[in-house]
Amino acid sequence: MDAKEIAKDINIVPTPQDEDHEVNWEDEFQELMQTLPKEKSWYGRDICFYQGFWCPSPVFKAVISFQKHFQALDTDIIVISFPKCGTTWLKALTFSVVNRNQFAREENPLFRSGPHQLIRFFEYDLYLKNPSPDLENSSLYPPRLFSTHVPYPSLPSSIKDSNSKIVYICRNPMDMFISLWFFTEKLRAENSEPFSLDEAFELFCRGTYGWGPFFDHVSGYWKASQENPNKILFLKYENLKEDIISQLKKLAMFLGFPFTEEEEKHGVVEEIAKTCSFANLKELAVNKNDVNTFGFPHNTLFRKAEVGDWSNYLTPAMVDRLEKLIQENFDKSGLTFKLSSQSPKDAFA
Ligand code: PAP
Repeated sequence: MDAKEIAKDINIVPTPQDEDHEVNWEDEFQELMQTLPKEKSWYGRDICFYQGFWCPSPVFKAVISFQKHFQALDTDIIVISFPKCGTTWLKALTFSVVNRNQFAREENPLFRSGPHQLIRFFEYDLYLKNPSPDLENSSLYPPRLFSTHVPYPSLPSSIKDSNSKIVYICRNPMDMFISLWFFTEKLRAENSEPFSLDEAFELFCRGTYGWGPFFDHVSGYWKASQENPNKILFLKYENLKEDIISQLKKLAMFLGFPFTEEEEKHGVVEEIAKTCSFANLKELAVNKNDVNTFGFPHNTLFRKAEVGDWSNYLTPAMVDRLEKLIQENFDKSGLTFKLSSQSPKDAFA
């Protein structure tokens, strides 16, 4: 798929100067692309191995452009996740927290636009059509809100070196895998062969899928958040499910938009939690009917939203294998995962 054809609804239009630059850049890009290992993920999409992760090929050029050109501002906020870990939810929450004084409660733009339309991906949106979009003079007012699935080591240095803030969300790998499995079943490329859950699981364990390996992605941000907790807030999907109010307050505080006593008294926190809830977003017309820049229907982002749904699909052998992988990857890190909504404590503590 040609990257230029993909993002039709992005309003950052290339200038003639950009077009010249694009020609040289295309050569450079093609050369680099030749050198990379390539595979197909189980849902039929091309992926290429770059800087230690499997990058979806249709956005590879956009990732490089983002790395080369993005200049972070100290006021920027970047929502980062591994796919299927709660990106949509965290975008809705972050947008609502930061902009809550810009609109009346019942006029939250989330009622008319999907969370992914309100906080754009660098790679799927902003850099997809233009290698160097003018984000400084665009209509984005501070704080600018962006998002990405790019792993920590591959972020542009201007993000790491500035005072911009990162909010990262992770999820237990069992639920993440099942969520990805159902998502990819819906989006499987028409000409790709069907894959069994077993085969997909094998590739999942090997890390061969877009943005994988999951374990490296999570470890990278976990470590960075431990080293720099004022810069990176590391959130867990399961904690948001368990106590959205306290997690929302934590998020607002971290972002520099804490709730006032007055706001708390007037139920502003609860109102945001409700607006961003799965039950609310799933039923909105915009999330039922619209499609994203890649033609994915928004409704594919809303399935069950449960903790522990994996237990309906994974065999005991699969669970064993994932438990081992969790242990191998996170044992000494201090990172733990809640695997079911019933479990009183985090697993693998
Ligand atoms: P993305 O990375 O492709 O944007 P992402 O939003 O991270 O996807 O993950 C989708 C998962 O979040 C789905 O989980 P499930 O398959 O286990 O059901 C989806 O249902 C869930 N989800 C979407 N919106 C919300 C929300 N507002 N609250 C809780 N969970 C949500």
